Amino acid sequence: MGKTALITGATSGIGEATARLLAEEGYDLILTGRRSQRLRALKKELEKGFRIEVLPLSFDVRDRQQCEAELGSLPEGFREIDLLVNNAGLAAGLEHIDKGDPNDWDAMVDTNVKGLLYITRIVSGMMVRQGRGHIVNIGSTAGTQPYENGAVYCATKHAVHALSQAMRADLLRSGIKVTEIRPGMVETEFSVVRFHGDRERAGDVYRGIVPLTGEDVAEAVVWAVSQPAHVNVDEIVITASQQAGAYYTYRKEE
Ligand code: NDP
Ligand code: 8X3
Repeated sequence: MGKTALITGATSGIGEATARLLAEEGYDLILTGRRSQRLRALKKELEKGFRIEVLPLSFDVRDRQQCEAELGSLPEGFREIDLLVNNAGLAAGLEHIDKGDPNDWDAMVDTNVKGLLYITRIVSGMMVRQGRGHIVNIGSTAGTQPYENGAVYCATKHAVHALSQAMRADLLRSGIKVTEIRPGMVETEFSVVRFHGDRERAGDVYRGIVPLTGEDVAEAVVWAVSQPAHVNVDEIVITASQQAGAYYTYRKEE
């Protein structure tokens, strides 16, 4: 029987790239995100390109009732989930703590922490009943290295780091693997979202460096989930070559 993966935030960036690579690996896919048109287009493309089935589910991970309703009534063929990639997330704003916008803080905490928890609560329950599964949490270098102007985003990714370690312990006896992947700078829609649509400011984040792509991170996901049953990959930290962790970036000026 084929395997099924659920990827949150599959409408762009790392999640979308992960969907493509897992499709290549033969996974059936449950793809989530708020932008339903993008999910439908991806379903069409992947089902055409690979012998897999794709279930697009459009909902907001911040809404617990929606999470429960969507994942509580999965159609036949999608009720056993082998792999959960907790990827949906965002940064909003880049300011000192005294200037930060509490609406941005709500969005980050509600998505990156509470959304991840809502999804994990439901899917880990299924996995425990199945007696197998693998959860991959997309953290960040910001999850161990807090930086100026990023207090709340970094706090949410520190929470993902803590949750990943504790979840691994909680789920140990149920045969469920937990992996945390902590990328550095990845050029996706991340910075455009962070700067509320300001593309020029977003582009400046990657000035003079060759950032990671969503596919680079997706390759790490595929490697982690392709290990034999007795091997767990606890953590992967992956950055651009021009970065040394979150604090040092070497930019080549033109
Ligand atoms: P993108 O903005 O390209 O993708 C974010 C994805 O999350 C989209 O599919 C978006 O879908 C989804 N999402 C956001 N909010 C919600 C929500 N409330 N409900 C449902 N889905 C939501 O960014 P990335 O691909 O870069 O980000 C993916 C993950 O990687 C995030 O957790 C991010 O923190 C992390 N990360 C990113 C890095 C980077 O430099 N880019 C580095 C390290 C970690 P939609 O808008 O359609 O709902
Ligand atoms: C996102 C990348 O550089 O803002 O996690 O920490 S960064």
